[in-house]
Amino acid sequence: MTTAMVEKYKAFHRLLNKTSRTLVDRRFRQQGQCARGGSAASGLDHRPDAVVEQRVSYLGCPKRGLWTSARASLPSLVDGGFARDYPMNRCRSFGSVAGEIQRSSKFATLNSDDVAHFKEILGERNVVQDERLEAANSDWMHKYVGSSRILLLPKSTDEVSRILKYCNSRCLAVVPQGGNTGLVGGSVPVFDEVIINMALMKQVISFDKISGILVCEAGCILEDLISFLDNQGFVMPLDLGAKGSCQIGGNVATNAGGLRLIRYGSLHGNVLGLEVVLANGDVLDMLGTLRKDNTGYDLKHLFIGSEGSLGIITKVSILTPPKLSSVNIAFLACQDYLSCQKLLLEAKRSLGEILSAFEFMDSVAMDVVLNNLDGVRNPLAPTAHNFYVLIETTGTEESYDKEKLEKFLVGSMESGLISDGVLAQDINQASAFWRLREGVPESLQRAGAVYKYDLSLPVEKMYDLVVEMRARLGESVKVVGYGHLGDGNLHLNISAPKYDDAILAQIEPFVYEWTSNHRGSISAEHGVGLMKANKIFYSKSPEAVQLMASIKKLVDPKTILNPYKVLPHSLMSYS
Ligand code: FAD
Ligand code: 2HG
Ligand code: ZN
Repeated sequence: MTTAMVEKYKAFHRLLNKTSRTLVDRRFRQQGQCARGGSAASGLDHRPDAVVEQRVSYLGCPKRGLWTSARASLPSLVDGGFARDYPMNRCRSFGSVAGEIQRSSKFATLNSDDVAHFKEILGERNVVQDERLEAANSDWMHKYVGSSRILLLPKSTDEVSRILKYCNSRCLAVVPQGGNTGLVGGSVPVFDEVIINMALMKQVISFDKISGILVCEAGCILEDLISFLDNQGFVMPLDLGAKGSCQIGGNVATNAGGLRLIRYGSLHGNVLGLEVVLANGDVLDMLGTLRKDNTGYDLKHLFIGSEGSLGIITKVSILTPPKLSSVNIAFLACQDYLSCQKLLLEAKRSLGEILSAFEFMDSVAMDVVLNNLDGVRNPLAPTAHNFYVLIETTGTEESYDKEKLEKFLVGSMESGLISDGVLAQDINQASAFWRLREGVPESLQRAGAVYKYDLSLPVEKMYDLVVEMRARLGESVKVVGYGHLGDGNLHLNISAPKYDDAILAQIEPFVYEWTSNHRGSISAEHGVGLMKANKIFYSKSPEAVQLMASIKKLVDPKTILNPYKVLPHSLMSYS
């Protein structure tokens, strides 16, 4: 026997010895957790009233709350002070982010009458001008920081409508905000836009146990909905690492993909209806609960993925599948990227309908996680593995699912596609495996500066980009590849000690050109936001972008909703 064969058989026996125990839902319930142990493990603590109660929101970095970058003191909010304080045509340089942008002089500047009017609509308490603004002005990565002087917290659709009607009449620019976990600078002001945060609109309106249709307000935290549905015997068709903070309205507004898209498809398929408030305050009731409805254009799709640029989503109706009792999670190692690809094909073929996640991370990603997160460990033998794959199955028949998965794993081990692997034997192991994958963004955040690219690419080409970037950038940075392999979605993250324009010049436009040349998308699931507004042509034709701009101008003629984001500045009259 060669050494390689000996290693292979050792690994094979390790796998078999770790007999699978199906993770039945009973155990999940006993622990009072959602299926993967909740966001406490993911570091994105859910603080329902974080904005309202002025608590520090951790948002992925326990040691560094969003407020730690607080300026020493905010300018005092005296009558007329804002305008003097804030030059109308001030330019903001995003350096490594989005180039230079000039504040549009067509937008009004907040004055004391505006503040008084907002107080009339919302009451004193929900018009925020204190230190909570610091968190609302800064995004999760602390990369984009705005200078808004006001944060509004509406409690109803009517309040949203009245706010927008007023802002539109005054030409006050607005930024809709959910959980502020977006990664493209879409959720924070660029200049002094009025922030409308949806945190107080968090009611579940109805749940139909026969159809599985949930209707809720846009500010519901995703994790709360996951728990609510779990108690009802259903699951959310969407799950992502930021679930403890992100809101369903934000998820719909970004058309978030996440960890289960391979199984349940995108929100374009699962969202049945929306209620949206337009820029002029009109309420657009599209809150249907029908699975089939072909009467005219399906307008809700315009708002799914519109990133706050076409309207504020106030209510969502979503189809949720029943919870299935048998969940299994395997954490596997592959020697090369070709094996990961073949494993994906094999998983789709052999696991078929029970496959519910297929995620991958390379060894650089694993090292970043192990070096930056507390309480994590690599469950596999400490041999050098180049890639790690997390496979989850969800089905109805414990013994059938187990047999199927084990057969697939043994076959993959025998054919050399996997070099090592473990099956979670209880909820804690399952959570620990998920923690490794979900913890990548958080660990990169802790490691220093990070340049993020969220790309859709043909699976067979996807990792070539990571390899090319490594060759291009050399040793001074860490090039990390991970993501939703099952959906053809690569997260290319480049971790550096600090932001540096010389590094950026090596990355962009190379990454966008490479993606475009391979007919990929420069935004797979995170959206365009501010980061990629001027890059949209890499993935969309001029005609398509022109039509988008026409739609924007039709529904928001004064362009007050999330200006400078999503669409190229050349097509929008911001100056
Ligand atoms: P925000 O960040 O507040 O806003 C995002 C955008 O939506 C902004 O343009 C904002 O203006 C707009 N918006 C928010 N609420 C509304 C509303 N009610 N009406 C209209 N517009 C609105 N994304 C994925 O797709 N998949 C992942 O797996 C994933 N994992 C993540 C993991 C981590 C650790 C982090 C930090 C982020 C991750 N994200 C992921 C990105 C982010 O969580 C998602 O984009 C999420 O959907 C944003 O929701 P939010 O409520 O935080 O929205
Ligand atoms: C994930 O899949 C998220 O973990 C975040 O989409 C990706 O931070 C990123 O680049
Ligand atoms: Zn992702």
